[in-house]
Amino acid sequence: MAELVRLTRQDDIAVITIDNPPVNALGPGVPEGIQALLHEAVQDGGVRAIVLIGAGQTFIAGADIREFAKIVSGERPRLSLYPFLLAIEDCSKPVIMAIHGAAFGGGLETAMAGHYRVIAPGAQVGQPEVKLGLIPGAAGTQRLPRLAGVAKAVEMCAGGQSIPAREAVEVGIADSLIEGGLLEGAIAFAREVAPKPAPKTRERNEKLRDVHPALFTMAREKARKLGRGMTAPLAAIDAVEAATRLTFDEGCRREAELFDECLYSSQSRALIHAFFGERTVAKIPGLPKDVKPAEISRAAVIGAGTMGGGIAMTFANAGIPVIVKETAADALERGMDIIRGNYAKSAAKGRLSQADAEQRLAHITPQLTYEGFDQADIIVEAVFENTAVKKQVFAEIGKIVKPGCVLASNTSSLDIDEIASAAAHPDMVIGTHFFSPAHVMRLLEVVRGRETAPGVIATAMALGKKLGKVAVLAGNCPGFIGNRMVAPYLREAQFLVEEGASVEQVNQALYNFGMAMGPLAVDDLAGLDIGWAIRKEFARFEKPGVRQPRLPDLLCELRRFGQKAGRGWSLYDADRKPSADPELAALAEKTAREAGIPRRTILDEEIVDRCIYALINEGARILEDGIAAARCFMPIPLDFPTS
Ligand code: T1G
Repeated sequence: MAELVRLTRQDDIAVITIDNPPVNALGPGVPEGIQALLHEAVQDGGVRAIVLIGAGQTFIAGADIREFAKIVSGERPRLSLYPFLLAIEDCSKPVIMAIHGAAFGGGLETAMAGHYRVIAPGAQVGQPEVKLGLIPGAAGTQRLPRLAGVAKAVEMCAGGQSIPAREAVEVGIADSLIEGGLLEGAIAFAREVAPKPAPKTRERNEKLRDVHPALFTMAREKARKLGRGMTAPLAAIDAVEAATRLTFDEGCRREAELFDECLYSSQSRALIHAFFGERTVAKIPGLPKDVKPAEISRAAVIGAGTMGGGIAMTFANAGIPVIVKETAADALERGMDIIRGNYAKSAAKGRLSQADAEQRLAHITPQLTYEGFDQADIIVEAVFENTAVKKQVFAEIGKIVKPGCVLASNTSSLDIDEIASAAAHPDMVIGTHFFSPAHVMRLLEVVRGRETAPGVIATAMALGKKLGKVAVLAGNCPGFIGNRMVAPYLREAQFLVEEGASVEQVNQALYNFGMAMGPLAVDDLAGLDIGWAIRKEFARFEKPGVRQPRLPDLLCELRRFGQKAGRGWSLYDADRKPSADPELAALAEKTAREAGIPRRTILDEEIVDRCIYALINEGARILEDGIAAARCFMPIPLDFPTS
């Protein structure tokens, strides 16, 4: 068994290195190994202080998440990390934590049990457990408020967002920022502090005093609003609050109770499933190991509309220079105004510094010609959703691109093979379907065509990660995975309006179920004309005698295209705030009457069942058709108890 931790000496300083790739998770053997080497270093009279550091890309990225299912299923005992952390904190020699990469979850908790923390400029620290439906379970909710203050601890534990190194120093989590070699800097720091009494984080109670209860009330309100129905953020707030009311040990016991409630919850099960799901989809079954992604350092986007503009921003945000081409100056100006507006909003909200916003904007070159396209490593076509128009574009760019340039289409549903048939090199053609707004939504559907080369698939998948997206490989069929699943879900919602449910009732029922927005609200946001164009393209696939909703086409014939038209399924004011439209209700009644569809009172439960089952059933068909790869990455026993 590879050595998970090792001890070395730098004269009077002992260095304990954790080497448990890929992310030095606190898996079985790691805490035990650290504790044993700590003991060894303490016994060694020549050692004045101890540095703990991670090998490879990161410090400790947390507990080993793969262990949780085994604990819950009873396969593994639930081992507490508290004694291990107390052993560090009670060490008779100063322990200095040297942090680079990510000190997340149990990693930050380990760091905070140390007496000092030094950090590399690019590092991040955080308690992201709520993203897994958990809370910190190794005294993070007790030590973090003692170092960073209660408000910061609530924000980090309930929100799960990590903070950068400089901020970690500012708020008191880290003691020093190490420019240059981290290990050397940590050893120098260790020599400085060796003579001093080592401060124990659990005894630093000054920041726990005089905390106004309103802080917790406001945090709970925010957590309920942002995490609708999510239990972990509220549990995290309870645990941090306990730190202000109880002793350290009592606080840890309260934290452990709350942690266990989360660990045995279906929410945590689902979020851990999603965590590994996002990572498993990056691995392409059957892709030859020697196929390497090509480097993408220059990009070009055709079309500066809603999607083209967002895609250009996505490249610029990843530091990749990008040309964005339009056919007409006014369309180009409109597109660039939206891009400039988005960056200005982000800077105004403090999400980006003004300098960052300007730098990203500078990466985008708007133009009306194909000049420079022969230098691009990838070209993404984001023109109107029409096969003929897209084929013309691919025929044009095929004549100017450099060898090896990836030709991508942002089509959300159209036949990639049909589009590729117009290209000089169909093996270089692939679908890269971004979701609106492209610079925000994390999902990227990568669609392989019949002739798409393995190298092009590898390049598109790797690019997805570089752009901060979760890239999912899909086969070529109408709607691929995303829209193919959404279509029956949306169709049921439209049927329900024809049968008597109101638009507002349908949207609210799915929103209450947990969707970020109701299906008809999403339809209005995306634009009903997009769906209309796709339905026209796929009318030939409609099976005779199969019921189709009538309302959506009728709304489009009336130019009710949604938010961008001020009305669609709902009415929209100047701030795009929706309201019920009596005209829509009348149209639904008239449509039902003409189609002989009986109208009735419909309960929310029926709305949720019909829409969600439509989604799930289509998902199963997609797996059957092999459009999505069926992958099992974590043996979760089905009889697993849920609270
Ligand atoms: N446990 C097990 N495997 C992990 C892991 C973890 N904590 N973190 C990452 N991996 C695997 C991942 O599945 C992938 O495997 C590989 O490492 C690279 O990951 C007690 C209860 C650190 C920022 O939530 O956020 O501590 O697919 O592709 O983009 O209070 O991984 O290659 O086989 O994501 O460079 C809290 C989770 C745990 C951090 C690196 N910690 N990890 O990102 O690589 S709960 C987290 C991340 C806890 C305590 C509690 C990211 C990363 P494979 P990757 P990356």
